Amino acid sequence: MNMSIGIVGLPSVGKSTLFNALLKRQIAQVGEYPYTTIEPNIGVVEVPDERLDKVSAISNISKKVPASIKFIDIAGLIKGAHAGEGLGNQFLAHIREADAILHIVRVFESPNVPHPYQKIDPMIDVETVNQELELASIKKPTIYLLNVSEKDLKKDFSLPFPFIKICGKLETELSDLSGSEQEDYLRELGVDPSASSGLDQVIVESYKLLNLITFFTIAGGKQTQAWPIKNGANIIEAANIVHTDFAKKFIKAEVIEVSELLVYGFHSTGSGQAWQKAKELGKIRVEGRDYIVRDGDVVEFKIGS
Ligand SMILES: Nc1nc2c(ncn2[C@@H]2O[C@H](COP(=O)(O)OP(=O)(O)OP(=O)(O)O)[C@@H](O)[C@H]2O)c(=O)[nH]1
Ligand SMILES: [Mg+2]
Repeated sequence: MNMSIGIVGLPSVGKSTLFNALLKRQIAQVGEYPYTTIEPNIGVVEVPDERLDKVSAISNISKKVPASIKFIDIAGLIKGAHAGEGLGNQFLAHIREADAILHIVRVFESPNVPHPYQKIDPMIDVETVNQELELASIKKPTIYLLNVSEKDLKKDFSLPFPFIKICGKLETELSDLSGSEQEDYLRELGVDPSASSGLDQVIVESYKLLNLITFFTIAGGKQTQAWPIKNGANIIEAANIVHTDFAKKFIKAEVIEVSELLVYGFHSTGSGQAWQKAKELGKIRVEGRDYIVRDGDVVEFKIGS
């Protein structure tokens, strides 16, 4: 699974700022001048999922591998990009390669950061960028992200499309702090710490936008893993993602839904006992080749030689 989200928007809207915040590292260069980004920055972001933590806990396994999505930070687009205006044209190709789009819209005010059209107007900016994408025949699913000032995090914006609100600057500052320092800092700013997990929301919504669901494996009691898979895929496709041999030599799969497995986890102690307990009680289902994977399935593949 190598699904990717392309980050688009006008120049200087905070695309690279957000990309760095998502990766929790300063990878992309951030600058006050337009076209700070020329070559795309690519990074893999872990998808937060507390079900993986719980499966690991009841299985007594410390090594866990979360699902991930690839984000691509692309150069800014301006009016006429499809016809070669600005530097945008060559970057349309990078957007075309992405499976979905994260469209960053500037709302934050800053005298140091020039706006290409000298006026902050989210609706016009969105239309400008969308028109360029349309003229370049790029269609897809899109998430809109308003990059707002700290003071506007609580403000209601009314726009004719769904969006997530985030403050890129604040997220950057937060990424340098520990969990408790983050909470203190947010309280100081008068922001509810529980309401500030904009980044997690971006990742989770991106995952949904890609039409991905998650199944889990507990590989030989050594490592738990969350695997992204297209909604509607069958168990052979799932096997293929884990190991091509599992698909080729597939006999059957043993399956239980995470929340059900957790019930047996609470009645047991020690490694692997939740699965064993559920099996003894006949709660593990046996599924064949045509089984359609469901979100939250914990799967053990049974293969022949
Ligand atoms: N005040 C404020 N400044 C921000 C915010 N987010 C980004 N900036 C600043 O805006 C400028 C542009 O940010 P970048 O992340 O480089 O923007 P970009 O969209 O990647 O720009 P290009 O790569 O040139 O298209 C930088 O000076 C950032 O520090 C924010 O939420 N508030
Ligand atoms: Mg950039």
